[in-house]
Amino acid sequence: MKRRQFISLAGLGVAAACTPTGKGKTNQNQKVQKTAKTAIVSGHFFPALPFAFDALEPHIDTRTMKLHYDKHHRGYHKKFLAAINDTPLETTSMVDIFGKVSELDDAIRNNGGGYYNHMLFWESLSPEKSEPSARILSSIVKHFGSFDQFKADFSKAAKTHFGSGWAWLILDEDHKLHITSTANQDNPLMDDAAIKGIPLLTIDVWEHAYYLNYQNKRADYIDAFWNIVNWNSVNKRYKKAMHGEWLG
Ligand code: MN3
Repeated sequence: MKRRQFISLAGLGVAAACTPTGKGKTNQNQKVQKTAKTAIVSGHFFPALPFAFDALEPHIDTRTMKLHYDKHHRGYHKKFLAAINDTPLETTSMVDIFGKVSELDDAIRNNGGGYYNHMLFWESLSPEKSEPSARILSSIVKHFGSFDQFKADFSKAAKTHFGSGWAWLILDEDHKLHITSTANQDNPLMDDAAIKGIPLLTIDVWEHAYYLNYQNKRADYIDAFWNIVNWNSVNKRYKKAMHGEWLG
């Protein structure tokens, strides 16, 4: 399988909108410029998967990845766009939408969360081995005692979360790290989240994320997750978050 071009999801992936589709060169450029501008304003594009469907084998199987990205994630995106159609939210950032989500329709919370959370999940994964940076490692040790203890605490949050949802590593506004979990498609950017902060790392613990390969053994899926964490991405998000960038 051909490896897909890596696209930074955190950067709102203007590159993703730059696939030339016009026939002539001039048309191509016009199309690219127009699409890129729209992407900068709204950012609500459907992202390319930053790795091939089979890239995370054996930890996440190809069939699960295809269904998860092409059916589940795409479905949330379509429904989210339908829910914000012809409203000012079409040009509102995800961070700003989540910041007032308790005042909005549940379709926006659920589908906007499903759209955003999966983008961050793909960004959290990679077939390439990577390590936490010295900066985040020092903060992890300070907050959780050791790197192994952090992994154990994060795994526990993911394993013990009841029902569908997500586990997170986040940075709060006082630059403290927290491990938290959210139900359904909620996330820590939402105004009514129990613990709020900028997401740095996440794992999807909905059954659709692992059931084909792991059946009811959620714990095995979570243990395997550590083999494919994209620390390069987490390191970058941490650096930006420490500079006050609320990443959408
Ligand atoms: Mn999912």
